[in-house]
Amino acid sequence: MVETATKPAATTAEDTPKVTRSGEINGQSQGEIDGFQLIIDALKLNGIDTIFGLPGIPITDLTRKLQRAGLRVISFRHEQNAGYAASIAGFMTQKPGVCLTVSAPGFLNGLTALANATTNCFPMILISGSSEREIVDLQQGDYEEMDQVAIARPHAKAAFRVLHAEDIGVGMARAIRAALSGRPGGVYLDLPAKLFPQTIDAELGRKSLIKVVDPAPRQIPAPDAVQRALELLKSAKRPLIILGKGAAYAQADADIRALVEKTGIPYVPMSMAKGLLPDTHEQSAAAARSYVLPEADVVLLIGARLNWLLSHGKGKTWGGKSPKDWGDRKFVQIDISPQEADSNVPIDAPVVGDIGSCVSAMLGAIGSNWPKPPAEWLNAIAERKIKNVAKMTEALANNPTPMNFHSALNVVRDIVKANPDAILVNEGANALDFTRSIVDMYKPRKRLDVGTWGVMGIGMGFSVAAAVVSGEQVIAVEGDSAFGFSGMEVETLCRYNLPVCIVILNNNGVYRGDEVNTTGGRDPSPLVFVKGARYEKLMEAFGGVGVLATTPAELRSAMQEAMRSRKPTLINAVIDEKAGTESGRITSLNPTAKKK
Ligand code: ADP
Ligand code: TPW
Repeated sequence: MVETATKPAATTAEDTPKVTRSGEINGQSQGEIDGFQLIIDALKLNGIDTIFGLPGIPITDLTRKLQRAGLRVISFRHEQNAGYAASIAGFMTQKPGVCLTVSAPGFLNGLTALANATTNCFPMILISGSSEREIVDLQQGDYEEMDQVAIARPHAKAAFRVLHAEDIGVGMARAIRAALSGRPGGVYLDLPAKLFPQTIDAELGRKSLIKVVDPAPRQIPAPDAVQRALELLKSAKRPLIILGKGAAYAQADADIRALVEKTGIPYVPMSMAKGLLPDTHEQSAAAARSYVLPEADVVLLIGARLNWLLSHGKGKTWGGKSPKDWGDRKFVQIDISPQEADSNVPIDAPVVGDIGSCVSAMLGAIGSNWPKPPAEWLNAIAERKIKNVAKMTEALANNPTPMNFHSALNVVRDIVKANPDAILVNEGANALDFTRSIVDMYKPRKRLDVGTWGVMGIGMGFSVAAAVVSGEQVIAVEGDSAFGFSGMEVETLCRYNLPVCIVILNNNGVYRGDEVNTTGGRDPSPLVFVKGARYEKLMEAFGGVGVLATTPAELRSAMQEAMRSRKPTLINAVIDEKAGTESGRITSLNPTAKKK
């Protein structure tokens, strides 16, 4: 520590130390430490070993110095992708993912990912270089001038600016705590250019750094809240558990599984909670979702908000007569945020605390003779499951030409089954919905997707981070439109030689590819792309493997080869351009559909 702290840090772009006769190196006395080094030391001290970003003024040297200091610097082609990478690294590791960008435009490019991280409760820190505060506040027109803190604040859980080298330690500590504690989220840390070469006494600098102790403290639920929840669950005739991505994030996998199995309550996983228990688990009611939601009388939510993805807990999805109908159902909600309960419908038994502590408290209180849910309920679910699984099996057995979503995803389903440690990244509309329902997941945190906003563009950023953080094989199932949002990062995949196999379900457009411009004008419909596009050549351009697959057999052998070789691979899986519906399964959210 002292050794690194006293190590002279160079500030020129070339980084060749210039030693003066008075013994100063680059104008910095040997007993001093500069902002660059303090930032690096603060990150290292807190166990942050990977930075996702894109260099340029004023952070170019910082990226070099970070690399030289032994951190992994993953450099992207667009900051948005670096930001998404950081956010999902945070979700996977419970350490804040760090994204480093230049000022104004770089910052703004990263901001979408920061806002998405906050929305999804992913811990992330966006660090951007910025112009001097004196110039920004007087609006004097600096290079890439922008009041970044003010712009970041509404999109982040917290936003901080550090003006003095001696405050770097506090700034970093506050950012880490804000990102990780309570409900995780995105944090913005503003570092003005002038801060980097600022020097202070090395000993003072060393003392100014903070190793954050217990950044995500356990929050133990109140015993009476746990009792209230258990009594309600025990009284249920048709209980149901819904697992959300908060449950996946919490890494309380064994206790969550024990709670589900000891109570015998059927469960439904939200998209990114798939695999928390294997999708093939006999208590999974995913294949009977549209039956269990309206029928359940007591629902236990574990790390899942009653937002649009759960139809706000009311209306027809939940058996209500009108969209506003709350119904008679009771809800138990485990969440770390004390403000989450009652956000849409009354929560009869809120249990506030971290999921690990809440689930273990419940487990401790239920003992070993918890009554199994009534057989009538379990049998009714089993019956629906059998019917729906049979329907799915039939759909998967078809082998139409060209391929459709089912025949292509049947292959992906088999490959994921054979490679349960592989991480599945997924985006698109139909490409998302069909993959979610067709491809079973077997382990926790293996499915990463568009999340709470249903945002397109996470694909390559998530893939890079998943491969870098876990070292596992990644399979990215992408709609052709979805892929386009981050497609240039195939170069990044090749540069870092990451084991990512991209499968583009290519139907020539947004949702589908057969729409025509009915005005008779010369432009194509806004929803279609160049027909027969050869996406696989993009990967070949950078030395990766590109494959055109027009049949399930071709897709299968290409995916098998990708798993074997672990080379960056892009498979252009050509499917019927008439396959797919507008907006996939959320067609009803289109304003025009609502009016009808
Ligand atoms: P999904 O989209 O899967 O339904 P959401 O993102 O809507 O999930 O909900 C996740 C919830 O989990 C959030 O309300 C968040 O506060 C909560 N959460 C995240 N981490 C924890 C944790 N460690 N303990 C308790 N709750 C958590
Ligand atoms: C940042 C709107 C939702 S889904 C989608 C768009 C543009 C693409 C659907 O086509 P794709 O998949 O990917 O080819 P498929 O299988 O249905 O053909 N901009 C952002 N986010 C969203 N969600 C959109 C636009 C959208």
